[in-house]
Amino acid sequence: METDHKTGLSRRALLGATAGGAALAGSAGRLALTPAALGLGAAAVALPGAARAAGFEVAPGQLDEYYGFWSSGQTGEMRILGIPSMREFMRVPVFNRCSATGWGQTNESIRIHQRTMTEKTKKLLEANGKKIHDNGDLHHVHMSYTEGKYDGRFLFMNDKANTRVARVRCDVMKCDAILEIPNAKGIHGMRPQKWPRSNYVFCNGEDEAPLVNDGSTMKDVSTYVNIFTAVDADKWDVAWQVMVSGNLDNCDADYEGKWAFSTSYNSEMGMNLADMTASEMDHVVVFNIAEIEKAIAAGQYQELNGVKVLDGRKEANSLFTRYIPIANNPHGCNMAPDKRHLCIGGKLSPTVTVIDVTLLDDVFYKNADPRSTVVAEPEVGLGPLHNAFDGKGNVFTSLFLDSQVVKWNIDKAIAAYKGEQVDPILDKVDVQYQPGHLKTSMGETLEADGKWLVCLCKFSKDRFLNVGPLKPENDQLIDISGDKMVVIHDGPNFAEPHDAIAVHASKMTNIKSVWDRQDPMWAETRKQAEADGVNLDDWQDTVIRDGNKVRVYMSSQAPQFALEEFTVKEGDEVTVIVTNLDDIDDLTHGFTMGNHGVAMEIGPQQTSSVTFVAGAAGVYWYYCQWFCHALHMEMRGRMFVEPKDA
Ligand code: RUQ
Ligand code: CUA
Ligand code: CA
Repeated sequence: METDHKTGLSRRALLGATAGGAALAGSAGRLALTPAALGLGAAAVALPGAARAAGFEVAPGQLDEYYGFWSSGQTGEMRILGIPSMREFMRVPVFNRCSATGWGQTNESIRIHQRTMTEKTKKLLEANGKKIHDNGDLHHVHMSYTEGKYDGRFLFMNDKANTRVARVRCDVMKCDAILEIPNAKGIHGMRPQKWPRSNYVFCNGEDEAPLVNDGSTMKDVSTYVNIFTAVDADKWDVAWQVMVSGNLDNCDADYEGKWAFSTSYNSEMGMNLADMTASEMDHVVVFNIAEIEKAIAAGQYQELNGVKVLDGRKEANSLFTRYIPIANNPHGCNMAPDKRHLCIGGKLSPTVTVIDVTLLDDVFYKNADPRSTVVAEPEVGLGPLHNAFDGKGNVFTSLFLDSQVVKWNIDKAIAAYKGEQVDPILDKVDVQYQPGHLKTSMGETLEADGKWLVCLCKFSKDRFLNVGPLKPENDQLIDISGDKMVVIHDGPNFAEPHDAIAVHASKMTNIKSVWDRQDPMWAETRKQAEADGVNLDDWQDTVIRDGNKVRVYMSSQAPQFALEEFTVKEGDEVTVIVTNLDDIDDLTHGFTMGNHGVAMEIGPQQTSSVTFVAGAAGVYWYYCQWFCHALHMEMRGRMFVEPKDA
């Protein structure tokens, strides 16, 4: 058997995997994706410990041990589930428009969306008659860290569709910042810095475009670049960017604050499938944070669209980056909590490549061969995508084509790579079906505890009652506390949770039940109220006319709005500002204006506002749409719209 000396991979294995890759690429139309149908020979794995599964329950009234924060893909929101119950608790709208809460429509949310939009985007949106993009493709959710541990401050997430990243405050579970990233295209992989704390959120630009993307060199691919961005997690602005060779897929950061890593599946800079898979090898880019910061401080950057940009492409020969060759089209990029081993999912190759990050200094400063940092490359199965950790030296890898999760041991894989006769594979379990991400409880922190694994399957097929051609995904819960993995639960989920994290409930010390009246979320509304002589913290029932603008201030206390009626004129720009004076746990009101497409949530002690144009003359009822009281139905009032010239 011919062996590629660079990767230690057997050619046959690689080719086999490439054939699998072709099946993957061609699968969308003719869907028969069980491993058997693909002829990919998933080993039949018996499920021991069925008793463990049967005895498993989070009974009514019991609380979960972990918060699960889920992405939602093209739905654009973040979701909160309980682990191990897999009950869905909450949906937090971020990039999407939400009918229930008014997100994307309330003035508070629109300001968050607009605050850091580029001028170009604003113009584009205006040209399309839109205020904001109200869709998103939210792949990855990660929590802020302090010294390698979750600190319960923020959750960060990406929007691949509109090149944005967002931040959710963990105290109120609302998005408080969205940033559209200039220069880059299609933010995909995204991870916070782990050490000393999440000062940066690292963001991968997946799609290539001319650096100056003004239409002048659109078809000249030689002008295309991809951009790696560090967002200042506190200021929520771009700290710096680095141009790279090839594209960027997934990323992670180390536990020492020295490096960030990104996989690239398109080192070829191909513009079609054949070209993107043409090479034997792609690479992982390693970013040297200290050298980048030094160059930024020394002013050695070019400024583009208000952002400091460095050149980390291969030919620039900088100390900003190094490129480690990896078998073609790698995907997942996961740093082990042993602080030492970075695991790269092979995707088209049946391997996981293990990089020892303690060897990276030599690559940067002593010209060591980048491949010399590879210390293991176990063959784990077909279509390895992502890796998760149990804190005991083991890795769980999702196998998309085999529809399995494989458990393997890092030390054994290293020994095998050195030529010892050891099998690093410890266990395999079938999942239903085609897993993408998988996540262990606390597994991407120094407190990885090896109890649970959630496996996010891209297909559910026959696992649930048929709901039509569009099927849910299947997020499965796996008990990893024993030697053998046991599938405990099937969790149908709507489009399309890519990723999730499992955070121990003890980390969520900041979370509130009632808003702080002085919350910055409505600071601008408060300023306007002060200018209008209205005290937002007390009973309000005031209507201010300001030309054709009308501001309606009303407080609410179950089951009443302070205003039972107000009068405006046809075509007036009406802003309704509601303050919920109730301060009881869970007592949320709403404001829905009939026949105006307007609805919003007003949580306990919250102020929310919404602006709309008054419709044709007549009577319109507004009402509270969040059930708040026995007389909730009676919580309503009238808007009188007078004819224009009355
Ligand atoms: S990616 S299925 Cu968008 Cu996280 Cu790997
Ligand atoms: Cu207030 Cu329902
Ligand atoms: Ca490639």
